[in-house]
Amino acid sequence: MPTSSTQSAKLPSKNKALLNWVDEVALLTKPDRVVWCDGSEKEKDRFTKEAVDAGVLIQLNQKKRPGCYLHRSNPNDVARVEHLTFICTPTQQEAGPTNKWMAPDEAKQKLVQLCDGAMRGRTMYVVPYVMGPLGSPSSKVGIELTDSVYVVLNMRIMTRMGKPALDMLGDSGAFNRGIHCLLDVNPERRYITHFPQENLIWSVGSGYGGNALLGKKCLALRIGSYLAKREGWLAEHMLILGVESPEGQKTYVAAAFPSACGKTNFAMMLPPHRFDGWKVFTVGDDIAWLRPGPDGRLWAINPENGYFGVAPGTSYKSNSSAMKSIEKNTLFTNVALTPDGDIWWEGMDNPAPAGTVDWQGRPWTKDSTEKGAHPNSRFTAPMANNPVLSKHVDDPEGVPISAIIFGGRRATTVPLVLQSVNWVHGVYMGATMGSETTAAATGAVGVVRRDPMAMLPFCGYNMGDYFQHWLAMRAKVKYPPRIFMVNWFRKAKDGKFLWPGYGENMRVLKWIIDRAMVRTGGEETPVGWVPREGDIDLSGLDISSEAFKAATAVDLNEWKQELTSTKEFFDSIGATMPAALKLQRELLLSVIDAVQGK
Ligand code: OXD
Ligand code: MN
Repeated sequence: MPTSSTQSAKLPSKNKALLNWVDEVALLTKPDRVVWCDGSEKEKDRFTKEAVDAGVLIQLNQKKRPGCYLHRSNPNDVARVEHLTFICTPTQQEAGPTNKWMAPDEAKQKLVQLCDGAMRGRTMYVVPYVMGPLGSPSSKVGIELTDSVYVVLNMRIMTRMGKPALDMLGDSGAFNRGIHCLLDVNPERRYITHFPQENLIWSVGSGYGGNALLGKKCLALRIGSYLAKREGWLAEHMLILGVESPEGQKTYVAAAFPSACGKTNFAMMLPPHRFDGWKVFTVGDDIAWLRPGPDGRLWAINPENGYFGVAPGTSYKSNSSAMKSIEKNTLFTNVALTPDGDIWWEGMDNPAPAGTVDWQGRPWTKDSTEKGAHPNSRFTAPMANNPVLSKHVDDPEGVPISAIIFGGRRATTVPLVLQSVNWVHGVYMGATMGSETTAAATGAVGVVRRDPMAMLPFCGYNMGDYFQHWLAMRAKVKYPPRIFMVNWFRKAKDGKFLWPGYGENMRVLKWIIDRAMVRTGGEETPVGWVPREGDIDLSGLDISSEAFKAATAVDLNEWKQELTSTKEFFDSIGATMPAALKLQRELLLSVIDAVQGK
């Protein structure tokens, strides 16, 4: 039996808890080889060659895209699978009404059966990794045991992987245990399970990023949110960015948008010409871990080390920093391939050249009925490639957050930007976020669903308890960030977007920062503060006064409907729904009635 103990001479760790667990999993899965990953360049080159030889990766044109490779996944395995994602807490109540639940014993029985001998003839890679800057008190160590070399190479980009993780862990048993088996990549045998009380993740039957790169959604959000509640911090589906004014003043904001709603674009935004001298720096594009600091502010780290971005729609025009981030050392998944060995997707700057093949390797032209790149095709790029990367991404203490932004994709009702009146109202805004569904998860596309804090698929425990935790955080943060809601997607009656979006969102961001610093005006409405034309810089922007007013309008009748539909959502949470949020909803309704003279 080739377990780790049979290779003890070469083992890079003496950590008993780790060695025993690796042995235990190897005994079950019975791999031919156990390979401990050190994270070195040499090792990366070796794994890459193995992956190319095995047909897992296709080498791209190394002159055009040095260090870049394409992976084509099984067509049945292209997105997260919420219907197969389980929170396995001792009681269903702990998982709550928004999560799928399985009893831990039942789940383990199923998984043990599925994984028995599942790695026969294969390699089990031991992937030690750190989520968060090395040496940060906020960071967490995870160990993923996987039989997918694609996962290893992705984890190497997305986390601080290898020796530094083992060094940070030392002989502690406090690490996240992650088991990942591809099995036969069959939706019938696909389970993404989380055991928060045991700090354990067990994922089988999928090689897709969100299901298989266990540091990301599984640890940094689902298990992370559970640990955060227990330990008094927040694990959030948020980007983090820094804005530097021409005078050199730096302000940081964290923003939650549902999957595939432009978080990466916002995090890498280039200010328009009107904002010459202003700079935006990316700290993170997907996940934020926020902790109260000793100075009474809320501090954020990005637990990740790379970007697992949605490819379609990314272009030099929409996000030149993302395009520069993928010029080298990037893995692409399910994008189209051009005849000269480069990548292509819908929404890129240039049309696909003749001879392009689609994400499944089939000849493709612009007249093809199917997309060239899968709508949820991805790039995995090292964050070090990002030309606007913040200098502070590796700071152990993180960056201080002045504003939190909740955004959704709503065609009506929600104005371009709305400032809450206080923390509880801000938490209410986050809790009632709504959005149209996207291609990042399987299921219907284009249906509006409530996605509180953009955490619906990622909260690892009861959603009502999660809201309560958010409310309770106020007592731990003396100088709380101001909370805002944004909506870039509001439409006019003719169906056209009212706001140009992209870099122009800088104008909204500046208003948010100015409001957080209490240095600009706004109009009070019964549902929060909105900017008036004079409060926000619109110079040089091709937008009519009517369109701006329509984009920022608060239509009280629409809001009454909104508040009614919110009740349904709150009721669905049940007994754990905090009274403060239920009363906040009623208060908003009463205030609307009052100002309408009812
Ligand atoms: C992601 C997602 O991949 O939210 O970031 O689905
Ligand atoms: Mn995400």
